[in-house]
Amino acid sequence: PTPTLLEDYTPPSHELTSVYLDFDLQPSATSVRSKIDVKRLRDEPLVLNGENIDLRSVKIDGKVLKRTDYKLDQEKLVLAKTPESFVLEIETVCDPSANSTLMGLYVSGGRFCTQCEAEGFRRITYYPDRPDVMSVFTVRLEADIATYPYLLANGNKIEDGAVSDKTGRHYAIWHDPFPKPAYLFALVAGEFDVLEDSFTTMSGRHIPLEIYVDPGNASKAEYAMDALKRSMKWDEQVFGREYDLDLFMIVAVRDFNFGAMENKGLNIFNSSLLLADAASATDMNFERIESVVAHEYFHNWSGNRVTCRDWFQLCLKEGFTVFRDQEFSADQRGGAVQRIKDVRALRGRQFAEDAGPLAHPVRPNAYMKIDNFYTATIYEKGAELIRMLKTILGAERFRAGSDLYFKKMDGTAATVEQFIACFEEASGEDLTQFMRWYEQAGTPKLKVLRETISQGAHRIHFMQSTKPTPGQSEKSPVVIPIRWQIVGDNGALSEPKLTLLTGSGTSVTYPRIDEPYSVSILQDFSAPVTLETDATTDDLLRLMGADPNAFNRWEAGQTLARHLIANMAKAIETGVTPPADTALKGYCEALKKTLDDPDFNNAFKAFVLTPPASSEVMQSLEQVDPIALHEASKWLSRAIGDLLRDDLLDRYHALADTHDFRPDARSAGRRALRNRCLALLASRQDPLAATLSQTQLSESTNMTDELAALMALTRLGGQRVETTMEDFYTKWESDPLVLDKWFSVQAMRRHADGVHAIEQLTESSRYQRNNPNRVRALVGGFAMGNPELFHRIDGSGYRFFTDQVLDMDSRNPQIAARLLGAFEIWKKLDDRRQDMVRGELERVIASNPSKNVLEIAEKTLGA
Ligand code: B3K
Ligand code: ZN
Repeated sequence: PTPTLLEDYTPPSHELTSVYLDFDLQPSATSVRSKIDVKRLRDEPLVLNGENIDLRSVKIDGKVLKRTDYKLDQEKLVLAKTPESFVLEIETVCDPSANSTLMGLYVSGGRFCTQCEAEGFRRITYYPDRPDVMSVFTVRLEADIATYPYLLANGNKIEDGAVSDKTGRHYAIWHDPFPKPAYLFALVAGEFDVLEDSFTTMSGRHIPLEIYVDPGNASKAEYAMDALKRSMKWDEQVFGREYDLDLFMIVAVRDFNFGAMENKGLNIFNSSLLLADAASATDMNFERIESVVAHEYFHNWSGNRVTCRDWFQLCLKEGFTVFRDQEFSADQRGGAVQRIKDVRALRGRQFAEDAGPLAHPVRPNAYMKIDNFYTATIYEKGAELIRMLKTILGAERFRAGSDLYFKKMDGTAATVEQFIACFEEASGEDLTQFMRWYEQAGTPKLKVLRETISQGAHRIHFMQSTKPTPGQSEKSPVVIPIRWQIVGDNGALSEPKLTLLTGSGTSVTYPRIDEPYSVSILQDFSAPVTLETDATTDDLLRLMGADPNAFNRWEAGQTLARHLIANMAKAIETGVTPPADTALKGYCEALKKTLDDPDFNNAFKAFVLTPPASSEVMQSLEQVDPIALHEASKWLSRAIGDLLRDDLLDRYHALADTHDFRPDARSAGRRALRNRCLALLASRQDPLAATLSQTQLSESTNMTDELAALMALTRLGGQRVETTMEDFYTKWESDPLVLDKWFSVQAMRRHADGVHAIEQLTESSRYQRNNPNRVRALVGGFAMGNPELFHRIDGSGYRFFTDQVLDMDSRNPQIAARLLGAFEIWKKLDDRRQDMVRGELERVIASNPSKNVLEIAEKTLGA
């Protein structure tokens, strides 16, 4: 198979001035008739993509083409010679009920729905399925009225009624006046409950809002509706973006390949990112719903009104929209805490990706399957680039650039260059070097050294370097905005400064300071880099206690904890016990100080009390035994629990619920800190923690506390775990979203009979191997969240996991390929485990997998 290359881009040969689609919806044989007004732009063949559909007829200007008039293969229909302008009519048939890929038109829970991004539309009809072909769509849907009472598509409904000559069938016609690429097409048909509300836009237009959910679930969409209205308002206030259609709809479905999809006027959501109530959803679920509802809504401008010229430009809509949803969440829930969450996610997934065999630039220049490029790099690092742009330009010039972009590029399919050019034009700044961030893979390392110069004055040296990544051995300096400040024992000793590092090194000086101080570097994580500094433990402790930048206070604690865990992991691996560490005591004292500080909110304190995950520590190491690392990370939690036991206990009691559940940030922060205390107590196997967890489990009236108690109990272990797990299952048997949580707890906990227990779960009738949420919960949870079993030295974890990936690949290659990404860290493992992973990857390649899985396996292996 040959890769698609950015440099091969050529503009479309034909323009589609309008598209009319007529669907006769039947679960196992849906017929699709399209009628397209085509204008030829260049004297070239018209290439229409198509996959897994039966072609019934092709007509040009009403005349049926003979089989010899066109070329047809598994992937496309080619019309070699076309008139200058003509009407193209195509009839195809597809089988939605047999579509297990969940791309194109498929059936979920007896309802029709679609997923077209990136290349799903070609599973519906033959079409130039590329984002730079934009057209105005009119869509007619016809289906049985009893089974499919609602018929939805993009835009505004212009007509509906009974089909006169067919009893029991009805139809609806939808028109979307905004030209769009095929990937934004959507239709939905089925029985739903509808939650209705409305929003009045800044120019006074009244927009009905409708959320479609499984019957009985309408009240669970109330939070999403509230988040939607807040998002609409926020985008008007902060980015000047107003909604454009006469109606906005969201539909929740159970079977979905990822989180949600921004189809024009008809967003489709994975029900796990839409449905929530106190009893069944955690605070984390509420938070995710808020941010994803906002994200998909924000795409209406950053993605839909201005779309991408080709899929290499994916970050143009995704990085920008992630940045926008992060800013929204920060405004809704507090800046420092949001920044911590975003940086944790970035480090956890994107840094690992950028340091491993799957590293690629934010704008890649080659791919086999575009589905494999919906990555943390394109989304999360892409968002960091926009954030740096704002830092470099300042808020006002950033907004001017954004306004210009939306004005100038509206209705077009744009490139990253065009986006950046708008910011250059609006700000007068030269952003040529900034483009390197889009082109160069790998996380730059920022090295910071202090030097004393004459009369006690100081100099700070900033130096950057980036390691080679696959296919990119030479790296050039990028522009790194560094926010820094001098901090003494009682807080700031200087104003915060912004230094732009553009070459490989630069230095700044500051005058003599007559008291002990430290430098707070990269405040608010002003650039997506790794830091290497000469900071001592004393420096880190000072920053933990006195940095005026809340983010960096947290960061200092994380750095210290990372050192503690890494040292302990080495000690466990080599069998040499480390000397009693004074850093540990200082660290715990600093934690206590933050815990008692009334200036910080509970959500922030909960993060400070959470040491970095072992996966994050792994990145700072060359090679490590993952089990030793996991033990080291457990050791640190236990040590915190030991040293702060009484404080944690007091805090746990003091934070008890006094009012009914509210999902707001403040209440969530309180629960987060309380449950964090419980988790730390449980990690020291405190008998009291068992009692507290049992009580919390039986008395809690919300899922946040219920699940936290359940997890604490599994951490504590013992014979009662099995019955507790069963009781939980029985209680929630009828709620698939809660059962997904049950499966992830199962996936991540200890089991007496090891991997076999997980294997049995995949064979039980409770499991649903066709449902991505369930597979992610069990198989994904196992690979990413159960290092003890996944990395078993007998290889049983890797073997079982690989079997599951291959099994999934036969039905849903996208999900299979995504799961396989769990092996991306394999070069960090010890030699013995590397050999075993290599064996599994070779087995995958030999098994004739899908193109999606093959691409990931080969790249991971470095083949
Ligand atoms: N744009 C979609 C993602 C589509 C993924 C296709 N494999 C959701 C989002 O990012 O908003
Ligand atoms: Zn998106």
